[in-house]
Amino acid sequence: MAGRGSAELPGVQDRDESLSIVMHVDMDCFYAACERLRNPELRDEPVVIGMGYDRGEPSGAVATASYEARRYGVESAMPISEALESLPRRNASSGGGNGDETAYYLPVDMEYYKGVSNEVREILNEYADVLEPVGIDEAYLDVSTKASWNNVQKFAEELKQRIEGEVGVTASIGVAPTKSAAKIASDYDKPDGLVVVNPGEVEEFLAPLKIEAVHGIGPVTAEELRGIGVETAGDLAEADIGILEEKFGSRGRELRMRALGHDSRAVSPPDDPKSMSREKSFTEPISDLEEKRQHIKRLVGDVAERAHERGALYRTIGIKVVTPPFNVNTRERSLSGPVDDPEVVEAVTQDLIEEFSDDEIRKLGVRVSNLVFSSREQVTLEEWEGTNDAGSGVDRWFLKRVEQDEDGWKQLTLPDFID
Ligand code: DCP
Ligand code: MG
Repeated sequence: MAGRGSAELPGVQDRDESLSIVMHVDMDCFYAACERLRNPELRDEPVVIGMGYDRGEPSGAVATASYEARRYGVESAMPISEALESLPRRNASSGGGNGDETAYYLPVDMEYYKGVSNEVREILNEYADVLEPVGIDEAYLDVSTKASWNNVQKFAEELKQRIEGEVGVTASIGVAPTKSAAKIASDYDKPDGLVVVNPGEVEEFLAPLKIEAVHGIGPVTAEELRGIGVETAGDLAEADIGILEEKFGSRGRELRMRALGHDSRAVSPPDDPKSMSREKSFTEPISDLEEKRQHIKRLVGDVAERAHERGALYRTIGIKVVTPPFNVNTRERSLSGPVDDPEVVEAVTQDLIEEFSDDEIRKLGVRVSNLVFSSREQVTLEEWEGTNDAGSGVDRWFLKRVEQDEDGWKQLTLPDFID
């Protein structure tokens, strides 16, 4: 592998894919697996997790179902009412047990799943040169320097065991020289799967798969391709380039390259967010100041915790107040330098809410912005305290009127104190 360079492959402009070892990790029936962690009674039983579902009701849609429930045709995005038809609700009194054609139905508990996801992520971090989380239960890992093609099978097995042993949920892993092949590989042998596609085997691995499996081919393109007799990735790889270009223009060549397994996307960490916020709506508008303060307090706790977890320091703290019918008001204050301090967020937001003491409120939000990520940009207290003379504590803040952005938050233009 080491000898293969672009000099020997004229015309190949992608990065040398054979040098990258990409892993795609996807947790198995993730929400259901999380629920099983805290309630062993659910293990090996059909479990359905409903989004917008209330216990005992037929409302909502299936977020996920355990593999036991999938056998009855229950799948993500199906209305709960439909799932109930094939798999009625299990009553606690029925005692459960295998063989009953019933399932446990539970509502989504995002906060809990996020906690489990974070535990998994910490382990993934140890195994990755570069980690790119995707949503709550998936991640790409570039493991090029941590493993070699000779030992990556063992490396991935060890990772699976660590996740199962330390967190208690199972993952399926795909390993390949590209992101798209790794993703297909992780899905190939679910649940608890491990599929390694070595460099040079990608085309062969993809060939028998339906064209929808090729990265970037949706149902519309797939239908068009079938119209010209292209059913599988292998058919696409071998299709006449002239016909493809006639039908799809320059995209035709690109689709064919993808069917051959080329994918030049590198595993890269997600962009840092520009702000972090949390909002709460009320079905009945609230007017009591103490109640408003309690909600603000909760929102502050969430936002500050999230910022802390991400290693974000914030320089601007704000609230959003929506009054009937839909008047969006935002107020923000900026500090003279970035902090990671929930008490400061609490003090500022509680101060800002006073202005709305007498208003009816249908939605409240808390946001921190002007973020600095501490892991990359160390900002010491001295560095920024030396840059202003506005005193200390809450007094250091100043209020600035600003333009409203699309989220209804006003954008701040601030003097650059620290750069
Ligand atoms: N999810 C959702 N609504 C969907 C699809 C998924 O709320 N339409 C949620 C529930 C899943 C989680 O996202 O547990 C992860 O999505 P996956 O597609 O990875 O599905 P699972 O992890 O549940 O199952 P699998 O074993 O197929 O990965
Ligand atoms: Mg999953």
